[in-house]
Amino acid sequence: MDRLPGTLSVPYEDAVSNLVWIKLVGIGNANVGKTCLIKHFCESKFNSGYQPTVGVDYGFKVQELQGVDLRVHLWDLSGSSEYFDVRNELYSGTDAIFLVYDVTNMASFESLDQWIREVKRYANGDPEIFIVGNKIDLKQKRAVTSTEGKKYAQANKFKYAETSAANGDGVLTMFDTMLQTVCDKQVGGAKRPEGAIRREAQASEIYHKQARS
Ligand SMILES: Nc1nc2c(ncn2[C@@H]2O[C@H](COP(=O)(O)OP(=O)(O)OP(=O)(O)O)[C@@H](O)[C@H]2O)c(=O)[nH]1
Ligand SMILES: [Mg+2]
Repeated sequence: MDRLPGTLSVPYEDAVSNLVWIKLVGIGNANVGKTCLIKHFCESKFNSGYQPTVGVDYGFKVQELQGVDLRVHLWDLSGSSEYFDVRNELYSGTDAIFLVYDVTNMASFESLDQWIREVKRYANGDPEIFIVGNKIDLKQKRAVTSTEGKKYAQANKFKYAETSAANGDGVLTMFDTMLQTVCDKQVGGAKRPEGAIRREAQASEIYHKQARS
């Protein structure tokens, strides 16, 4: 349909009222594969070279879930302690966090507690936390077993997933489960009235519009 540039065929508020915005944040030690997981989800790509994230990076994907197009914002936070201050500014309004460790690197697993403390301190609104053991394709180098990973997640009442950003194993399932969990909590949860997600989507879009202008 032809329309004048810069105009909408329906009022702006109506146009955005059906949009659902979801904010996911990836954290965990440097080099565990956060950027690669996001790249796989958004672009189905993998890069074997390591380019550390400087401060923060960002991905976006429209993902269909049960007939609804979700606008998924993925915040990719650097794992380096150098960027602690940058990260802490970005946790606000997060729907779910994927806390990644590298299954070939015990130190990255042992750092999970420290990441949880950072989240509890700086994220408001009680985001869902997923523990993700990444690089499962490197079977010979595995240092943390599935049982250990699952046990840690269960003890903390978090969900658990294992992935390989290199060959894609488990990646889409992990993101789908996260999105499903967020949607169930927002729309179906007893605490929140139906339609809340839409009103928040609208508020979020207005916020983004204001931030852009
Ligand atoms: N074999 C294998 N390598 C992976 C996998 N995921 C990531 N890598 C490699 O691990 C290195 C680090 O990946 P990144 O995604 O950049 O790590 P990051 O967690 O974003 O690191 P920072 O940005 O420094 O916090 C890169 O060389 C990737 O190619 C995986 O599932 N399997
Ligand atoms: Mg990165």
